Amino acid sequence: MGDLSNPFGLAVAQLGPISIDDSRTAVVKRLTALMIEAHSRGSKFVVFPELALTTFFPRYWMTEEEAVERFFERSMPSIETRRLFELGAELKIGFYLGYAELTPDGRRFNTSILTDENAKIVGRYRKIHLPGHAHHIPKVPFQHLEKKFFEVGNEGFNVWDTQGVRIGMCICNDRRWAETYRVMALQSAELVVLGYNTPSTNIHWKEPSHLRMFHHLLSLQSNAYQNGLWVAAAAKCGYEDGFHMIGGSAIVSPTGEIVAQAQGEGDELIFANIDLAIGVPLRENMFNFAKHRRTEHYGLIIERTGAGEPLGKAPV
Ligand code: CDV
Repeated sequence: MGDLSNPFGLAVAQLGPISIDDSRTAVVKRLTALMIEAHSRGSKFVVFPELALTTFFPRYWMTEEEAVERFFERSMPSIETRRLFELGAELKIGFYLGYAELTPDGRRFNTSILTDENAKIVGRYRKIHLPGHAHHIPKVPFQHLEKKFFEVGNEGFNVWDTQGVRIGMCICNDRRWAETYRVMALQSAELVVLGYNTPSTNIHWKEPSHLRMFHHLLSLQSNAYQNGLWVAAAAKCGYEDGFHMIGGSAIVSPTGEIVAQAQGEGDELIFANIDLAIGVPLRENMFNFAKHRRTEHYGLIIERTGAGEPLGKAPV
């Protein structure tokens, strides 16, 4: 363990703000510049953010039709994103990319795709934990309308064996949920990749602002450790159309330690030669699921969605 005899070059491409008026073509130029830098540093895979082609539009009240017209992709690759796929194939770099998906039958999902080193799409994930609300809230500085614009993902949390690594995907709010990672760890995931847009203001209750970054890193670190896998997370961040979102893009080891973290709130590439073997002793010992999990005592996890009454009884 830890000798890096077989490293996997992993890059996370953090994006600074995308203005509401920026074209997809301008954004793809930024993505390709980051991919070229990833290549120069020896990367085999690069993680881009959630909804990486546009501003974080769920902050704006508008009709679903208007959102579709301005912010959704009808195909992937699209005319504007084709260059990113061509470059991925040229440089032999696989990638994770988040975008708003409009399906041929008109359904809307917050989606990410996984490509291999030939830019072939080998995996798709549709966001399951959608935060926010579907109605207009007048008294907040911005909306969070993911529940209005997107359906709950219908394809589960999956893992793909690609480029010699078992990679799972999730998106933003999913990273805060233990179930997300455990379902992927039960498919022997070695690396979980995700993108996020996390506003630094909590519109639902008053919360000290430093907790936003703390809870973000806590979620990545604890879930990496408890499942013995790597986690790589890419932010879109900074003041986007005047609304601030946290940075903190990070690569986290199965030990729970951060091995790379973005320093600023702009376009920034972070990189690590990761050792996939670091997770093995954790998965074979402390978190050896086959040996130590006690599913006969976990029934409530699928029987109950919301918290209910305590089940404790006095012992007889
Ligand atoms: N895009 C997100 O899912 N954002 C949420 C915010 C609303 C808390 C997040 O979990 O970061």
